[in-house]
Amino acid sequence: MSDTVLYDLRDGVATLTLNRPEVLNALTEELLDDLAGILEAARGDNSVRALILTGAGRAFCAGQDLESIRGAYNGGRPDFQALLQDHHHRALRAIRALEKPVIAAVNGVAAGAGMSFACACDLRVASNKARFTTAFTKIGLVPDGAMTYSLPRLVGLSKATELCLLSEMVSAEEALSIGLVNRVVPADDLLSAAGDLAGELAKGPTRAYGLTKKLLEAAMSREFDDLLSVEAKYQVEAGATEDHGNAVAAFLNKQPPVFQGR
Ligand code: T3D
Repeated sequence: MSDTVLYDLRDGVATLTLNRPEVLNALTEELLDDLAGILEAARGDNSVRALILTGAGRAFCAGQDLESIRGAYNGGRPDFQALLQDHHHRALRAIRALEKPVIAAVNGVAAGAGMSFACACDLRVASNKARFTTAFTKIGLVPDGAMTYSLPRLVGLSKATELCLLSEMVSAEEALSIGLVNRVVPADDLLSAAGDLAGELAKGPTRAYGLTKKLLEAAMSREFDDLLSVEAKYQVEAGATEDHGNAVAAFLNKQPPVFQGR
């Protein structure tokens, strides 16, 4: 594997760093495949209980690397279908399929598919230097990277429509006020703040977190009664975990719970 994505695992927290800082971590097929491979491996790795996605240098990610597809415009167009399905979508699916919390630590600009990746994560902690732009319409494209799925769920349809149509730059402060990010911290504190949050989650009931992710996802597209059935099914699963049994015993013994992630 190349070094387009750096990987570090400590105390249950895997940090994935997009690593093409000279082009603001723009996404190539190679980077996307590396990212997908790492995320897919993390899914079955019990030593990983929470993940952080961040960027090297001054940016989080500037979206699709437009230079890498420059040649395709010589008399033609890139194969958008293949680029999305085989590369972007594989990495996005890997994030959504992870039954563990994924935090985007947004260190700088997040543009186009870079913003889509931040939105696909479960939580977003932003540096006060972070900036967000959907960017797609600036180059005559529709939003991709599941932006139209994630963004309205985070900020509502009206604001998502505005952001997608106008592609205006959104500051970290505004991102916080519209619910696009969960927290904003000083730039120098970003990795420690994201690390603390991920560390807390890595010590939590990993199975319940995974099922909670799936339940929230299901809730967005189900009727009420249908959702209650899904909820009951997942509660049966969560209720059967060691973590649940131990946490109830700890509570009854007036002890703090210790979660093992199983
Ligand atoms: O095939 C498909 O296209 C389908 C998939 C589409 C998904 C998408 O993501 S489409 C959207 C693609 N992204 C963009 O359109 C954003 C392009 N970048 C920008 O608008 C700006 O760079 C930023 C607003 C993100 C940041 O601006 P600024 O002023 O902080 O930095 P800069 O000077 O523009 O960029 C620094 C360098 O990174 C520069 O290279 P240089 O001049 O130092 O050699 C710039 O060319 C390079 N860079 C930035 N973004 C990209 C890029 N190189 C390749 N691809 C990029 N997306």
